[in-house]
Amino acid sequence: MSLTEINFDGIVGPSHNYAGLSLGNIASANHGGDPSYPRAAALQGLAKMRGNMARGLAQGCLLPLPRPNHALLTRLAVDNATDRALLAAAWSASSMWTANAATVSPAPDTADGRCHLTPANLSTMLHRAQEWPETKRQLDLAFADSAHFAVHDAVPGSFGDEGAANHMRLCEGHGTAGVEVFVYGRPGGKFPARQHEQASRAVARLHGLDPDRTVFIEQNPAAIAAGAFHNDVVAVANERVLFTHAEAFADQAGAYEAIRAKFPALEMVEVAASAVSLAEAIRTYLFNAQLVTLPGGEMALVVPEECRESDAVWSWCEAMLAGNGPIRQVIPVDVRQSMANGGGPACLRLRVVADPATVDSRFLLDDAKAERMEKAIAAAWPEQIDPADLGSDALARTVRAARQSLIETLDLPELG
Ligand code: SUG
Repeated sequence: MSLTEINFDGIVGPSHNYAGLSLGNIASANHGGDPSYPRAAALQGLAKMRGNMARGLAQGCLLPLPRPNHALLTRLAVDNATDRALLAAAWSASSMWTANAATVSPAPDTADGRCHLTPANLSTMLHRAQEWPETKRQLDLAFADSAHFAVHDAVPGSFGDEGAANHMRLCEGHGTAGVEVFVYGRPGGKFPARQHEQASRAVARLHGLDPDRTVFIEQNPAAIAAGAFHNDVVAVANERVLFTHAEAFADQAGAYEAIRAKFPALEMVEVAASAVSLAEAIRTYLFNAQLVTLPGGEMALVVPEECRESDAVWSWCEAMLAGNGPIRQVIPVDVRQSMANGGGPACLRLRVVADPATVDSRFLLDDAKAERMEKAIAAAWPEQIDPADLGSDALARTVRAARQSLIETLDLPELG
């Protein structure tokens, strides 16, 4: 059995729009009210997936959820004349950010030797809290092989859980036992702390993690206040490497010490605030990168194009590459449509370490399938959505038909 890291990217849904729904997410607030381009957005996402496949990485996908969500509109008694934000919530394509779909503990880390997945309840934000039951339906299908996977229910919504966005894993190699790091926020700041400590601890227990290989650390309240609503906006890990901003954690030195005590092989790549301020890190999403191990063993950082356009960030990347640290390539990708809602390359993917042969192959990609998906998207996804269009019956029909065409392309009638 060969355990591989598979990135499951969320396909950007046909209702992708900018409604400014996420308090504390600076990009979402800044772009609220702008027109969106769902077709271009979904094609940008697929181009990123294709780039990673071309680099020899395993790629999967999760489908957009059914929108508009009529059940949510009914439960809130919302119609087109009531609050636009409530209406927009039911139209949100936010499930594209699959780093928030679930927390994943690979088989070598768990007591029963299966890969455990817990969908995130995303309970802090209405538009995201509606996601998990439909997300779970997809996880149940993709990871139906119960000899190798366990898919749990989300933890109760009183404890906010944001999934893999607030979780990191350090290991010698993906297929060996790792140390899992859960990063939570404390409430009380000007923006919500979306990951609660109790949720992190519950997920660790559900997954049967060994307390000697589990670490809980607190996000820096100043990072949350600066717009790092998820820890993966200021830190990312891969194998032995933790790539982090120097102001990511409440007690930075204490966090490194706690991780090193359980994972002595830790290699740090820390970016000083004097080189890249928290604000610039959050604007460019330098840390919301995919830190990946290429088939040859070299590590690459797949960053948003916005990083190349920032003097401070790009100078730091060039200096890093000129040195002899563990990250040997920096690869910019264009995911601007997602970035404008606060979702970079890392938000768009859920990492699952598994043997691809144990995953339902309908959720796995190759070039031929990616091409078929591109065709379906080019034919059916709306070109543009203005926030005022949300609520229109004609747009609702277009959005539903577009999703249906992708379901047919991927032969997933169970999701129709
Ligand atoms: O939850 N944006 C998402 C972005 C999620 C990014 N994910 C990670 N960092 N892993 C969020 O804030 C904006 C939707 C809107 O405003 O229409 C939004 O939900």
